[in-house]
Amino acid sequence: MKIKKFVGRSFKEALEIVKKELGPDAIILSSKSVKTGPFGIVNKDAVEVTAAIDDSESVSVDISKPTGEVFSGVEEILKEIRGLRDEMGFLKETLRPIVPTLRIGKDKKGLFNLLVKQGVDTQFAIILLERSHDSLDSLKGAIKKDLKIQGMSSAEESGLIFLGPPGVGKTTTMSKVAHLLALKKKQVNLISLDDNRIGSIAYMKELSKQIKCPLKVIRNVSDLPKIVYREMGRGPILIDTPGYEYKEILEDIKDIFPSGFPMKKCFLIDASMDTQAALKAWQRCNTEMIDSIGFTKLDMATQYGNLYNLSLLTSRPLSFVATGPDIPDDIRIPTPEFLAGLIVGGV
Ligand SMILES: Nc1nc2c(ncn2[C@@H]2O[C@H](COP(=O)(O)OP(=O)(O)O)[C@@H](O)[C@H]2O)c(=O)[nH]1
Ligand SMILES: [Mg+2]
Repeated sequence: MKIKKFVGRSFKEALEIVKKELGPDAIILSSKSVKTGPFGIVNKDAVEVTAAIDDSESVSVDISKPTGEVFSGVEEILKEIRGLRDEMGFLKETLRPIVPTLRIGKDKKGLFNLLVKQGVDTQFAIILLERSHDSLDSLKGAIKKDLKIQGMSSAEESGLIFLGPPGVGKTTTMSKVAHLLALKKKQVNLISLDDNRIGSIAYMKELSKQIKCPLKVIRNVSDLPKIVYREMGRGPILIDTPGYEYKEILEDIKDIFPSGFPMKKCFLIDASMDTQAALKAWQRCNTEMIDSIGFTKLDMATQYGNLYNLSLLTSRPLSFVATGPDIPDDIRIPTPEFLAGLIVGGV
């Protein structure tokens, strides 16, 4: 292959020169206006055409002509390829911080797509894949390491206060936990911070009857200390709260119990919500005061990547997951294996 440049006053003229010199089989590689005038001014009438012809063709090329300079085609192409490769490498490095997926190797692209499809945050997915090999088991292993599962230990010891937005499942989940503790022969104490909802007190009374445990209904957090300190030694205390003011309840707890609240504070997150919406609810309150989280409505969720995102973003251990509305059955303390399986799409 020989490559040659030709200059004509117009593209047509340059083409004619190409044809004349290289023959009808010449291939035009590129054309451009060239600076031919004095002081580098572009003379629009001058066009430079780069043309190529296979070496095997018997074409006579007059290298002494001023229209172009003959050079070794292969060398030129190799030089070009090297240049392009360098440029690509440079571009890749430049784009890496902006397009982080470039960090995912070809072998892990499938796992990356799987995680993102399940709703795992893209950045988290990249970091997870950097920490694992290109197998699902290895990926699940990396996920498991990040999940902290606490279980019911704090509920069994001193009890829990359930916090979270309205409708997340506080009353339902508290009932399930109350049943679980009652099964373990714990002397449960129920407290309800009245949410003024019709039927709410009646519901709590029914629950206290079912599991044969005392119930106190109070209006304010300021009523809590005397009950909490009196009942604490007898068994775990479970406190239900109204959803719409969980931020204020936490602030009151901080003021009213300056030396520390004796019960663990569990924040419930609806697993069927997307990560951003759930995070917004979480960030509305003084999150430093929250000890653990619980996911509800797993049965309503279509993907579980948000369980991983929110475990990391809240950096709180998980107490339990609620898997349906039925009391007392739909609650479980998941193993890391079970959760990791859900997160990668139930495989
Ligand atoms: N499908 C499903 N529904 C649930 C779950 N937990 C609670 N619910 C339902 O969600 C609604 C609100 O629950 P509730 O406990 O009153 O929420 P609260 O306002 O936070 O106390 C009720 O209809 C519950 O039956 C769950 O895990 N799955
Ligand atoms: Mg409620």
